[in-house]
This record gives sequence, C-alpha cells and structure tokens, in this order.
Amino acid sequence: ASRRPLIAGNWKMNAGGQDACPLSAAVAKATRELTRAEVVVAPPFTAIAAVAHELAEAKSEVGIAAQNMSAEVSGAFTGEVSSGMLKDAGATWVILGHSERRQLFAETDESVARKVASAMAAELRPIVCVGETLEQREAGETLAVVERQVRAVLDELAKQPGFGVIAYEPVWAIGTGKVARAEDAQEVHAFIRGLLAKASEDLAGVTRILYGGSVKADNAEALLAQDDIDGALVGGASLDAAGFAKIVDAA
Ligand code: G2H
Repeated sequence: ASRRPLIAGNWKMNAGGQDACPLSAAVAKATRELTRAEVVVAPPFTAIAAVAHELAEAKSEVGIAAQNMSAEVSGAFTGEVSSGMLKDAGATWVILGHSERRQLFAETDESVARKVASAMAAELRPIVCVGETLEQREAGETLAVVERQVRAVLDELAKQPGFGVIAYEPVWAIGTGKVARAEDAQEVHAFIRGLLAKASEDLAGVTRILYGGSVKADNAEALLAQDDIDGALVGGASLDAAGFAKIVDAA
C-alpha cells in the first residue's frame, strides 16, 4: 500500500524518570537505518520534554506521542494536561481513547470524540484506539462495538484525511500474550476502512490503521503483512529497544 507504516511504542506508566532518556536514545539508535516505517514513542507526561531534548540532540526522526490529554484548552481543571502543553513539551502526537482509559478512567465515545476534536484543532495528531472486550467478542458484537467507536470520531478525522490514525486493539489481546490471528485482525481492519470510506474514499485511502495487543518481534511480520494493517501500537514490547526495532524492521 502507499501508506507509510507507523510503529508506535506505548510505554504506558513505565520508563518515566531516569529510564526515559536512555530508552528513547536506544530506540533512536536501533531504528535509525529503518526508514521505511515512521517511528513514534509515547512516554509518560513527565518524561516528554526530556525525551524530546534527547531525540533532538540525536537528530532523530523518532516522533513523540502523549498517552492522553484534556479536551479543554486551559483553566480550572486540576490534574489535567492540555494539547498546548503537550506541544510545548515536544509531542506531536497523542494516543486517545486507549482501552485502559475507557475501562479504568471512564472515558466514553463522547469524551474521546471531544479530545480528538481538541487535538486536531491544536494540530496534534491523534492515534484513536478502538476495540472490543472479550465479552463483546463472544457475544458476536465486535463489529458493532468498533463501528460505534469509529463513528464517534469519523467527522473529525474526515476534516483532515491522513492526519489522524486509528489503532484497533482487541481488549482481550492487550497485555495478555493472546494476539489476534492475523486474518481475524485483517477482517476488522478492512471493516474499519469501509467505515472510513463512508465519509470519503480519500479518508479510507490515506488513514493508517494500526493493530495493537501483545505485538512482539515474533508475531509482527504476519500482522503487518495484511493489506489493511498499516502499523502497530506496541505496549510491553516497546520497553526493549532491540525488540521494538525488530518490529519496526518487520513493517
Ligand atoms: C495494547 C498495547 C499497546 P501490549 O494496549 O497499546 O499493549 O502490546 O502490551 O498488549
């Protein structure tokens, strides 16, 4: 496909503080020659500025994502972080609606849509996560759930085709070691692309749809070989630079 693969490392609540700079430097070094794919790392908020400095010093092309943000621009929202603050710190991307945020922090389709709109308005590129739980999959609701989650952000993404990215992460495959079979993931990815096509063919053609959920060096190739899988959102395996680079190399 003409879409450039994107491999994003979601560090989650790990590798803050002292570990962040060495890890980002190691990722920059290990992926420097692997220019086919675009590479992004998502450190915790508190490490973004230091990682940005580290990557700039290394003249690295590796981009930086935040893992969440407020939909608000500024004001009395104790504990929240705005799009402008993330950009000032050096992020150009933001992961939104990760299943851990939906499940553990009560994020809804509506709040995720507001955050996507806010990120786009600030020219921060959203990586919007969607995906069904095990219960939903077993009840045969996978496509209905994914459709509801994608439709919530479709109008926003259509405003600037290709600027945002979708990540399909079946919740039952996250951090469990259970990876979706490549052909099962492909089926959902193709379905998502069909939903994007309802907004516009252009949007469907240029939007990268990443797969996430226990992606590792040894299962990345089969997943990334699928027509509608344009990259990966990698959690646990992104904390090891050499292993992460192998995933980038598979793209
Ligand atoms: C899914 C993924 C990254 P992991 O959450 O977002 O994590 O690869 O550890 O399953």
